[in-house]
Amino acid sequence: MNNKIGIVMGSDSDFPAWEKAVAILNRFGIGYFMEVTSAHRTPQRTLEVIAEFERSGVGVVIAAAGGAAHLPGVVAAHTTLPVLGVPMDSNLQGLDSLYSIVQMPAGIPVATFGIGAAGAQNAVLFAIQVLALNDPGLASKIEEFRAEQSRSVLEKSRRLREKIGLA
Ligand code: RP5
Repeated sequence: MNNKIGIVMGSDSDFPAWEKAVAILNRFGIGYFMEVTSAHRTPQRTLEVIAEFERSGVGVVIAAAGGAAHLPGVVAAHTTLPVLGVPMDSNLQGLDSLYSIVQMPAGIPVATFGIGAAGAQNAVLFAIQVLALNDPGLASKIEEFRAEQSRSVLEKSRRLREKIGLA
């Protein structure tokens, strides 16, 4: 399986936000890399990881970090692959992470997602949608995912009405 998505996060303490995102990758059968590397604690290794992603044919990079969250910007500075940034929760509820990632200087874009697990899931789904531009089979799987998601909302509505006696 080709690893089409490369994910880096600043610490293993970020991983709990990624469990549902990993489940999505597995559901879609997407090969991916996942590495812990830090813009501050392992700066040289971060560059090596990105170079390895490029050599391996990764199409989209996702970078997550919390606090002084410089990892996505540093990654974007060292590759022309599209970089999706995901702010992780922090002592400041992830606002510091969000601002650190979203306010890139013009010329080095990082597409920034929401804070925490929802952002991680949406970054993965967005990366899959990008890959699906050249993969009709993947595009069909996205349609099926959306249809299943809609069915699950209808089911939740049915159960809620049943619980309060409106069914
Ligand atoms: C960031 O610092 C990481 O992405 C993490 O969100 C935060 C705290 O890291 P640890 O001290 O838990 O390793 O670089």
